[in-house]
Parts: sequence; C-alpha cells; structure tokens
Amino acid sequence: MDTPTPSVADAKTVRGKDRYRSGVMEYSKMGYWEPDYEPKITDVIALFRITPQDGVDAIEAAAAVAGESSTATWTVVWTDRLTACEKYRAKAYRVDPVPNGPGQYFAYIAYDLALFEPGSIANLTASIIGNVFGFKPLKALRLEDMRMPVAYVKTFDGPSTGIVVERERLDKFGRPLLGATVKPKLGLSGRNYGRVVYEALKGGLDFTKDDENINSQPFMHWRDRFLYCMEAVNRAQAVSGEVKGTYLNVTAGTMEEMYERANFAHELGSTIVMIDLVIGYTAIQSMSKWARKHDMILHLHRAGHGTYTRHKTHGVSFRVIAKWMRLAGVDHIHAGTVVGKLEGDPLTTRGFYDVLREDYNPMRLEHGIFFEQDWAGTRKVMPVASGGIHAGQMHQLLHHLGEDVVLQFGGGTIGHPLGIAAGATANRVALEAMILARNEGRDYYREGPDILAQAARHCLPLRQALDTWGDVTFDYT
Ligand code: CAP
Ligand code: MG
Repeated sequence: MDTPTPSVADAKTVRGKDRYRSGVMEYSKMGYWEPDYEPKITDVIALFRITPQDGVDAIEAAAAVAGESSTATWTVVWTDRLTACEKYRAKAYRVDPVPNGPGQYFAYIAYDLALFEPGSIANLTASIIGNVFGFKPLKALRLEDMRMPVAYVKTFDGPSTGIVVERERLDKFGRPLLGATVKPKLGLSGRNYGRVVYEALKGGLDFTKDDENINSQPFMHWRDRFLYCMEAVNRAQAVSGEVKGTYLNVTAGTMEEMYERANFAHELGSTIVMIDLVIGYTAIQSMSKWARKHDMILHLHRAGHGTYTRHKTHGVSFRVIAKWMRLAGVDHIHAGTVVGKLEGDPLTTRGFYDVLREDYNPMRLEHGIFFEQDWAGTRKVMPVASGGIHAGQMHQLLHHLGEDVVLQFGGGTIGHPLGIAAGATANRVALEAMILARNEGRDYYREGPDILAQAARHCLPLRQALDTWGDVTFDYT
C-alpha cells in the first residue's frame, strides 16, 4: 500500500500540548485561524455573524466554525496525517465586531474549491451549514452571505428560462407581471378552482398560482386541478388574446410522483410548474433539470424559509438561499414585498432582488451584500412578490421592487367586493396607470395616490379596491 501508516511519533507531533489548554481544544491553533490568509479567486467565501457564548473568544469561535464546517472534529485524529490538511482546512481570516451588534462578530471564512462536489447545492450546504449551528461555544450563528467563485458557478446550469426568455415566451415587456394565488388555500373543488383561475386571468392577470399547501388532497386531487386549470387558461387566452399561465404545484411525497405530475402539466400545454422549497435542494435541482428538458418555467415558493431566515442573529439569510436557488436553476422565486402582511425592509429586500437579477453584484453593504459576485452568464431569476399586497400599493411596489418582478395578489384579487375578475382588472389598471406615469417621467412614487385616483375615475373596480384596502384617502374629483 502506498499510503503511509501514521506512527505514534506522528501523532505526538500533531498532539503538541499548545493545541490544548486545560483539556479544551483550540481550533485557532490548528490552522483554522489565519489572519494573513489572502483568499484565492477560486475560494468559496462565507460570512458568518457569530455570537460567542460568554467567555468564548471571538477568534476561537470563528476558527471553530471554520474547522467544523471543513475538516475538524473535537479532537486531533490520526488520519489528518493522510490528507493534504493544509489545503482542506477552511480558514477564518478576518473577524470584525458587528457595529451596533453587542457581542456579535462578522467572521470571514475561506474554503478551498476542492472541498466541494461540482454542481451540488446539497453538498455545498452539507459543509457550510451542516453541523455548526448547534455548536456549544456559540450562542447564535447566522450565515449572512457567500461569494461563489466563477469556477464553481460554472458547474451549475442555473435557470433554463430566466427573466429574458420568460418575457419573450409570454410576449410581455416593460412592466411587472401580475399574478394571483387562488384562495382559500384549501377546500375548493376542482371545478370551482378552475372558475377562480378563469376569472382572474380573464380580468387582466398574467398568471394564477396554486398555493404552497395545495398538492393532492381529498377535496381536490391534483389531476382534477390540472385539468380544470388548463381549461381555464386556454379559455382566458382565447378571450384576451394574451399568453396566460397558471403555476401548477407539483410538490409531492416522492420524485417519481413529482415527475408524473410535471409531465402531465407539460402534456396539457402548461408553460409553468411550481415547487415548494420544502422539497429539498436535491429535488429542486432535479426539477430544474426536468424543466430545462421540457422548456418549462420553474416557479419556486419559498415555503418554510421563515423558520430559519427571519431571526437576525441565527439561521441563514434569505440572500444566501436566493444565491443557492439561482445556481440550482429555478426561474421564479418568492423574494419579499417590503409592503404588505409579511416582514421585510426596503434595503435588505433590494439585496435579495439584486442577487437574483444582476449579472454582477458589486459589494453593497447597505443592501447586505458583503461580496462582489460574478454570475458568469448564469441567467437571471424572476423575483416574485406576494403577501397581503393590493392595488393601492402599486406605486410603492414599483418603486421598491422595479419592473422585473411578478406581483401576486391573492386576497388582493379574490377578495375584491365586485368579484374576482374585477379584482384582477383593478390590479391591471393600477399597474398600467403607474407604468404610464413612470414612462412620462412623472414622480410616480410621490404622486402615486393621485395617479391611482385619476385612473379610478374611469375604472369602478379600481375605485372599489382603493376604497376597500387603501390606507390613504383618495381624491377622485
Ligand atoms: C399570499 C400567500 C403567499 C405568501 C408567500 C400566502 O397570499 O399565498 O404564499 O405571500 O410569502 O399564503 O400567504 P395573499 P413570500 O396574496 O392573499 O396575501 O412571498 O414572502 O414567500
Ligand atoms: Mg401562499
């Protein structure tokens, strides 16, 4: 055998007594803290927000994260001698106190590219978030951002449709796309569900959408839903002369079942299928591969993300999930709204949109982007905004989220007092009024309520929407 067997003498040199203090192992002295390290252009870099336990040194805590997310365990092992451990050790190379974050530190950790299997988000995450979040020396740990080297980005296919080709397929340009999530989330029969889809599309929306938890329940099996929905899409296309779509949720218990549902959606002529984040990274990549093969748009609902993205000192920032999902190859992803029923501040949300929509992200600390990121030609993901939004917020939505976005109004369409088609019309008219004002060079954000009120003078559905949901008084005179 060519591999040298480690000797007891070897082990003694590895286990020098400076590696231990009162029996406690110090990762910082084992090569996981290298303040002089210059990250290579091919390194994967992670930025963690660490909150060490009282009495734990920040540098030691950062080195522990580097160690445990790469090669280390709690003790020195014989087999270290059999590897190129210098290269394989992740290196914490910078630790800064967080401004206005007492007891918190930003730890920068570099990982050699050789540590990762090409094209596998499951493999990447098994390292970076695999075991460190429950580690005792830390009170809390949050993965804030990552820089993927171009060499690694190129091992992923990315979205097969993306923003540009989606617009070409739909033949819709120069404005956000509009959608509605069918409500109530659960309980409708297939026939009634199809009626909602038809009314919403006919009324002026581009898309309707299955909700995250509508799969194949006793009150409506998936096959019925798909048939009624596609009949509605075809009829709405015929009456409107526009391309329409409905995101058929193929989320299921097994890959086999998801493929069966997706294939049926394809056979029925759907342009788009939908999955939930809870299916897992490998399943998402498999569905992305399927969507590429079948020329289908792949919509991802980020169901479940709030359980680990929301806490400010622990978990994973959604901006990191957004980067992973762009690599994984989804075409749409829910990314927040700023206004509406769900939490989200303008600058952080802007950062989420930046990593989905730009070819290159410069470092932009105000948006929470700590690293420049070259996407190396990876297609752009269409962000989706939903959660308690309505026509009266159209100026704010356009201002905060821009043009390349799907605005989805569930309650804000289906809850309209004059009915579902009226709800859809209110949203379409509000959007077109805002786009017109923007294109004429008006300050649409400041003048938003006036622009909406003017449009509502000629559109009863919009007026009803504003009167029902608007949080300012509109002047219709
Ligand atoms: C919105 C929604 C969406 C969430 C997703 C819901 O309904 O259908 O799933 O907005 O959140 O179930 O709440 P409404 P996010 O339009 O009726 O509020 O986009 O943040 O992932
Ligand atoms: Mg929902």
